[in-house]
Amino acid sequence: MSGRLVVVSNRTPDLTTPKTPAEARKQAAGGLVSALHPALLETGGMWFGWSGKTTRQREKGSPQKRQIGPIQLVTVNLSEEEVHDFYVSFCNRTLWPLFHSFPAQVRVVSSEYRTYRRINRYFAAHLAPLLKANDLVWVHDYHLIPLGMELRRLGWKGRLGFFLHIPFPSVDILTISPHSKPLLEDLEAYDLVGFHTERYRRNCADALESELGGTFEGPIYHHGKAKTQLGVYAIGTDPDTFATWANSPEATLQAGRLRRMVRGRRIILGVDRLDYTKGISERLLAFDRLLERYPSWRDQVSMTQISSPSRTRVPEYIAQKQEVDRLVGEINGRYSEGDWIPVRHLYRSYTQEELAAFYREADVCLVTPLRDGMNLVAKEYVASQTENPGVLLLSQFCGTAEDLREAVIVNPYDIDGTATALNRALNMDLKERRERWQALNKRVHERTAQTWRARFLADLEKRGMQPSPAPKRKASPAKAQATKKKTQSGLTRPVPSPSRRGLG
Ligand code: ADQ
Repeated sequence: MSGRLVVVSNRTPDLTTPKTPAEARKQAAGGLVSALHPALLETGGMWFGWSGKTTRQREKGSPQKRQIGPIQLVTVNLSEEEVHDFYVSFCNRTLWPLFHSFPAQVRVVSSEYRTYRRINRYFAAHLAPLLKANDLVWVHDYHLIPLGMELRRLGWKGRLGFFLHIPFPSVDILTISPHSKPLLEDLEAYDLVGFHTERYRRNCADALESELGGTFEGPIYHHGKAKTQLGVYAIGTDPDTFATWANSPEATLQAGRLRRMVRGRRIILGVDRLDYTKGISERLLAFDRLLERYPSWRDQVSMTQISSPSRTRVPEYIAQKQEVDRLVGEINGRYSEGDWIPVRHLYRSYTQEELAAFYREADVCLVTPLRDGMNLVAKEYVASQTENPGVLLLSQFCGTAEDLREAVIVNPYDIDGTATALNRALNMDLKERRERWQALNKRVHERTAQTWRARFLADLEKRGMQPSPAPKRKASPAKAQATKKKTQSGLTRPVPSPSRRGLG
């Protein structure tokens, strides 16, 4: 890779402990961090984002810079009000439900949208002076859609990519938001925009054409001076590391403990961030339906749901936690007998190494989101199986379902159907389990976190040879002044052709 990699995401990981990619993978986190952190440890570079700290407005201070191993971590603080309006509200109560096609939950509050734009400007203003002409800037996820446009306004002419980790909805859903058009315009600032699946790419292409006009020549969208390539880059996990963990002596010990705890009963497993899009309630209802319709499974099967606390300040997530607690209580109240507790809900995070032992021991893994961009848990489960593999039950509504077709595919809204599929999975013979797993495991090894990153960055580097579009909206005089001062950073300094960095 030519040039330094600069990753920008809303949240940054805790970089203080891990020193190697394998150690980074051990740390529990959301999907974005678990895929990117090991990558940056391999390539080196800068990671820029919010510190996760909330301060008073006047105490925000300047960006904090720390060099941790090969990664330079640069973080900015946000004030209480900004965290509320930007992160809690616009990101997680407007964009998250909108992009996951939950229209009834989408909040439309213009002041929150304005804060979202302001925070993106604030990120850009602190990031721009740190950029060097040859950098590859890779912006991540829905929190930062306008960041690219803001960097361009400040004079950044270098390579600029964006990856969306969540689904891209159909244009009918997207346009529920009165702010969808400027968000689409923001995408025009990027050289390359990546999605997990062809369906999301197509949804975005449709929205660009119908809402903004413009046309596609092959993968490249042309609109005025903008030339933005859309591409599909399915994210994956690191299957070899999961396989090593799952077969380690520690995992064998932990798995033995788990078996003893359930007294040899069959194990059904769910692993998620506690999020209403993950379908945890529907999954519990399906388990309840299994026990009701197939009573022979009572006292023979135990369900373990591991939920990591997530977005605990957002009202919908507080309500989801209460609903899960209620459902677990109801199922256990209805069916528990003697030493059998049907559902255990572990509301905490584990390291990924610890998760591998759970995966290995589970007879069935329920990955049944109502909507999910990709879903890494499904791939981690497959990678952690051994010669006596379990069965993956997979929602048709996650990106992973395009990849892992040999899983037992279910519609998570169909509680009866999921209960029937669960019964089938629990009865599946070894031959069929092995055949399915071998096909799935092959796919999981073909599309890893590493291939995802390498393919995206290779395409972004190629886009670097194209001339750059000028931003459509004008910078204010104050910003133009700020831009002039930034020649030191390489923002406006010309560099030799033929790279676009010298042409734009
Ligand atoms: P997430 O919504 O966070 O990611 P997912 O892809 O499943 O969803 O990743 C979750 C990660 O967190 C996994 O690596 C898993 O091991 C870990 N995790 C989950 N529960 C845990 C627990 N209780 N303890 C510890 N670790 C836990 C977003 C999108 C996804 C997309 C990813 C990556 O919503 O659709 O797949 O980004 O692009």
